[in-house]
Amino acid sequence: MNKKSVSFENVDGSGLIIGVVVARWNSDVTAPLRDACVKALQDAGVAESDIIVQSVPGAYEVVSGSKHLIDQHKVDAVVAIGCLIKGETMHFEYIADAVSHGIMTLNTASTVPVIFGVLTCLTEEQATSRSTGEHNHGYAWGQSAVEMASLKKK
Ligand code: DLZ
Repeated sequence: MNKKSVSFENVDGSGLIIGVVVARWNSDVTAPLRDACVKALQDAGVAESDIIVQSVPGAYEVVSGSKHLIDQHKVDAVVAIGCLIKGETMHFEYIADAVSHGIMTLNTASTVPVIFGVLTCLTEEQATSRSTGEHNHGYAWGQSAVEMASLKKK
């Protein structure tokens, strides 16, 4: 196995409700990440009606979008998807820092796992290579959500 990837065994998502929060900024990257994530959830046996996809404006909003799904939809796990691409100003640093801390805070504030699905890339090429083909990270994020949600049921 590639050292830069992760393996999953027997992820069983039957009976789980999983939220997927997707930022619309850089949607050419976040849409394929979302699609791969949803495919992983379906492959793991999560019912289509139990996959709740919530669109939000940008990566900064994936935290409050995740909290919304936790509070209002009683999900078993959330995948928070966004894509930050470094520009000429400091936005990348501020948003990446806020989002990573925000997601960690959600993980410690409740028992609902929130999967970190935010790409923080220096170039568009990096973002494309991580959101397409066999390197599309969205699939592993979906599997991660099922695995972590299942911990509670054990
Ligand atoms: C403002 C902004 C910028 C400059 N870049 C990105 C980006 O690369 N990726 C992303 O998801 N969002 C970006 N945003 C938007 C912020 O995440 C947020 O939506 C706005 O600042 C409003 O809170």
